[in-house]
Amino acid sequence: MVRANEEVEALLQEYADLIAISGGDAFKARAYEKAARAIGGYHADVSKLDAKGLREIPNVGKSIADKIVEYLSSGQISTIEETRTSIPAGVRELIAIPTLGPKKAMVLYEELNISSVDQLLDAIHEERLRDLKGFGEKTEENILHGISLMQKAGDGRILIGAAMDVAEQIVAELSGIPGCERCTYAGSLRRMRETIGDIDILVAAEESAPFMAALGGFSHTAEVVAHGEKKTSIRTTKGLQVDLRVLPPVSWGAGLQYFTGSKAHNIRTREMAVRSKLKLSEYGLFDAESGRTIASETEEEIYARLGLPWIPPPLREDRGEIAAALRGELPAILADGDIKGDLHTHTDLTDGLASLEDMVAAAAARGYAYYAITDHAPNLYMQRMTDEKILAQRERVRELDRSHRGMRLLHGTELNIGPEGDVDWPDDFLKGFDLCVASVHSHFNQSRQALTRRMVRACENPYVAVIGHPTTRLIGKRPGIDADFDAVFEACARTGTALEINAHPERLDLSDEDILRAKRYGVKFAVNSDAHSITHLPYMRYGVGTAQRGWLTKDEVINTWPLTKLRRFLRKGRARA
Ligand code: DGT
Ligand code: CA
Ligand code: CA
Ligand code: ZN
Repeated sequence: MVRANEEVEALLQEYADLIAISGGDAFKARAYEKAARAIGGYHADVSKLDAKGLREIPNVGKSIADKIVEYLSSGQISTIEETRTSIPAGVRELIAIPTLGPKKAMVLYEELNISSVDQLLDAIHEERLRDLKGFGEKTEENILHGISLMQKAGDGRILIGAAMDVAEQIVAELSGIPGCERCTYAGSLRRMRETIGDIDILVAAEESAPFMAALGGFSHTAEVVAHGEKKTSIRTTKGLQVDLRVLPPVSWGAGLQYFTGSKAHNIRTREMAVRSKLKLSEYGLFDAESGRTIASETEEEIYARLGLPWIPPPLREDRGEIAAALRGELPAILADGDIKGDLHTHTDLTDGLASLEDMVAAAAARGYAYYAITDHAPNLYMQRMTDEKILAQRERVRELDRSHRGMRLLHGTELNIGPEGDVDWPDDFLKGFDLCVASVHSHFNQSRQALTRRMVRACENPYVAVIGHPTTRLIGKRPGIDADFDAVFEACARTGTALEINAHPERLDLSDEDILRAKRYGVKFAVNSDAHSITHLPYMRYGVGTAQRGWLTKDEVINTWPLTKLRRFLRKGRARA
């Protein structure tokens, strides 16, 4: 993402929060929030735009455009600076707790004079919150949970999307330096883990100094933590650590294998080496006695000399991949290129940022064979969807479909799974959609039994073909709902309902472990971007990475199928209904 866009997004979002805390106009707060998201998702660099150009961004009106211009020229926005000083810093600390909204934070400050997380914890333990209007035991529980989530998110791990952006920029810069024979990222990022502790970059070159120097001078570098001949570590302006190692080209494969990890996987491969009287290190695979090099240049050779096929990095977690490889049963996992289309996307008809035409053009540019538009259904009231609007959209989708040669368009919707497992529209109306995704967007705190029944009912609906972001978790912010997912997976398999692997880096829902569990029930999956802007369409890769970590093969993922086969799946039990 462009840096200026990110900065402006953060500022406008902060302003929206400040308005909400100070009890300001809720519509105004919402307007700033929408503008913040629009800027964050905008494809062009806002620092290159003037007021007129800025106003072409959806949800950016004159007053917001003027504020952005002020920021771009002076580095600050005076209205925001003023509002900031009127609200105690401690209260701003409180609203960072994911389960505590700005309104409650203000009540805590005004009624109990609480202005830090520590004071809040004390007050909860002394049961002082219970006398406040709108607070109860359940609220206390939620707040405690929120604080623990916040502290966990603060363990320094970062979402894969943010880490990938930085890693790819560094790889691009280092690859251009003379003498660079190879350059890539390794570690948890290459294994496509959902969060990344630090970024590990590897270079193969005879001389390391130019690369170490370049990393120190990288535009995002805030501090050089360690500087050496073999390894340099920096911290970025966002607090992310990057380790760079320069390897002699002859030990590229060994270094790549070692620094890709995981540690648990490496322990297994090293044990295998020892059993064959060999020694495996980041420099190569050697004969233990003579020290002679057996293999070192490529990963393939190293695995081969250990008696193994090359193992894709997302499988290298010591979850049985070595045993499977030895039995010759390593799955042929899903590849990026297998994805033929996206089955969950939004437009500006609801909370998307781009028009139908722009989204479709961007999808076509990705080479998809089909693409579904699934805007929100009416029960998500904020989105103001109506029958007329969605039917008018369908007409435009049909027209666009006729004009697109290579890509077929499906008209769908993202239904809301209501508290009882019901969905937005009656069957007669649902019949008109090519595809219905159904997701939970409210009532997250029902009992386990109610949540389970609700999800199972949604699966049993003959019009619901895909369950969107099944657990509704937001990584580091909100845990998934507490349903009996084994029952849900069983229902999906029984009813022919696919489970989504939502590729948004904040969601990655289902997670790798949930996928491994669901897979045992014979469930089918759909890897979807849930794009709300053009810039979200490429998130697909994180969904594919997560599917790979869940050992999924192509035939288990419905959006790798040819359209005819997909349509048959989407029709589900409708023939009987
Ligand atoms: P992260 O950074 O926490 O997201 O996870 P990784 O897997 O990237 O871990 P990191 O950065 O500490 O180390 C990168 C790789 O280097 C790791 O996956 C395996 C390898 N490695 C690091 N330390 C050890 C070790 O003590 N033993 C072995 N066998 N491998 C190690
Ligand atoms: Ca790492
Ligand atoms: Ca590391
Ligand atoms: Zn959704």
